[in-house]
Amino acid sequence: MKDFKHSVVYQIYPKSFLDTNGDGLGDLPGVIQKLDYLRELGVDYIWLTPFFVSPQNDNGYDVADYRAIDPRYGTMADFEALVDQAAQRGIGVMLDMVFNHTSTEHQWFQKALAGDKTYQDYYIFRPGKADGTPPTNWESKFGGNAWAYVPQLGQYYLHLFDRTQADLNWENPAVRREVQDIVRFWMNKGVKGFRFDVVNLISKGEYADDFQGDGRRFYTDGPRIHEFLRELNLQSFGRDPEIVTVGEMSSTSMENCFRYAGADGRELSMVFSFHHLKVDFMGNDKWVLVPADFGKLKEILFSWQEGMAAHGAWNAVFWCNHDQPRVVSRFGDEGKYWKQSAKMLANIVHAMRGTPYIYQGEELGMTNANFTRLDQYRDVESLNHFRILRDKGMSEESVYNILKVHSRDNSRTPMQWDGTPKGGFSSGEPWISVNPNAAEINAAAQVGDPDSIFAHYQALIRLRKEHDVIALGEFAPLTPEHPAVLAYRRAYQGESLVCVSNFYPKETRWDSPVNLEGYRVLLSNYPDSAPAQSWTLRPYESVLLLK
Ligand code: TEU
Ligand code: CA
Repeated sequence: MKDFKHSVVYQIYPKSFLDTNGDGLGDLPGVIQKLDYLRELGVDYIWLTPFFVSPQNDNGYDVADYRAIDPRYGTMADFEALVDQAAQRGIGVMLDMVFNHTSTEHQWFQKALAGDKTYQDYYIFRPGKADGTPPTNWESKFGGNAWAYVPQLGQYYLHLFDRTQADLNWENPAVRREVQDIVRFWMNKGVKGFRFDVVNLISKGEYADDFQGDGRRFYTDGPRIHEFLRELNLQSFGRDPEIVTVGEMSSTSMENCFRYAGADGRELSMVFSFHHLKVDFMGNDKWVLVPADFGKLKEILFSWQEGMAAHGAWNAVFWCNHDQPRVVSRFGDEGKYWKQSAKMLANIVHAMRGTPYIYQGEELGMTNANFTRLDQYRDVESLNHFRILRDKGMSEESVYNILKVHSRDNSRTPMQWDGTPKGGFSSGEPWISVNPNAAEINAAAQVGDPDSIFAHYQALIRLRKEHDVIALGEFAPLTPEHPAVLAYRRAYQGESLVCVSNFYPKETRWDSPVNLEGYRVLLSNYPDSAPAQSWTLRPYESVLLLK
């Protein structure tokens, strides 16, 4: 049985992974073809983002049938073959379950629209205010009011995301039973884990206007959230101790995460939180350009490391996913120090306490998309916000500059397998453009090269299995006030690990508060790192030291 604390998860966005039939869309046979690549990397699990039947308004996060595979991605036979062939390589398959909402094309919603009261109670329908305006002033995460009006019912329904993603009513026990049933369905197919999409939003509190924010305080970590998760656990995945689970926790609090990811295992194995990925936002607003606040980044990472450990709770640790820009573009360097900075960022995450997640292409140092025209963008959130920002009077150029930095499409360009014009992704026209830098940044150029970013990720995954201090060690921050260095120590049963990273392209002096005598270099992004008590770290230099 796998132990999730010694494991590394690799996230696959199937649409952009590998297209095997030339329709420009990645597919499940494409994932099967690359299992040997993933085995070579050494990952324990693959998490696939949704490939269920869906109109694809939000790339599959708008599910119309939870038990069927969208034919664009393949067949149930393909899926079964994937689970089987992954298992043969020691890799478990994790599914992405979207239970906060369904597509409005889901038959439940269609029945609700047709007037079926039973199914209307699956969703959150409310009359408007006396003047006919929406029930509350909450904002959709993708822009605009979070309620959509249905004239034939004379009611609004809630959609925290796109208007084609209707929120489910978890207060209704029938909905909760449906969800449990779906999870069991996939468990019976041999799935080894689940990622639950925005699962801390499922318990809605009061439906009232929010005069301080966008409404999130009324439904984030809501009143019955822990009860709902415990019930789901008891009735489905909790019955199989092998199943690993991770909850995507939007705008959550650490206090809630102690319980979501507690050692008692009554809710989930671990959680994603996002506070560290808002250090280049203005509050919760990401549609601005502000430099990343390094001090805040450290403060957040360190407080979650220490806080969760103090309560025996477990983090998922990560920089990247399909909603985030590429980390090397965001916190590293796309130019001269591309390789060093990508490895530095990898060290920081992989040596922390928690289960690391690698997003496809991160292990190659893939960069942001650098789109310059609106017709290159595909993401509903980016397209909506283009319109919203333009309507607010922002110049087209400024909007493009913001999208270039923050658009979710930055991480959704196709995997760069080789240096051919389509990056080896597809023989047809890819659904979203391939980054032209596929000519230089690609898997073929890196696999087998001991100095590659790929080799560095391989080493980090291997070291986690060889040294319990990485998986299990206690965490202590080092020099938290240093303006350029991110450093911490891990300790476990006499073994001690120091991870020290220069976050910037300029040399910096670091006086180690730990006596470095007896430590050896376990892994570095320079071939000749020479630890010293008073140490001049080179640009982006990052070293793991072990004693
Ligand atoms: O994302 C949840 C979420 O709130 C975000 O990370 C979102 O992308 C961000 O707020 C936008 O600024 C999850 C999925 O990961 C995302 O792809 C889906 O679009 C979303 O839920 C809805 O299902
Ligand atoms: Ca295809």
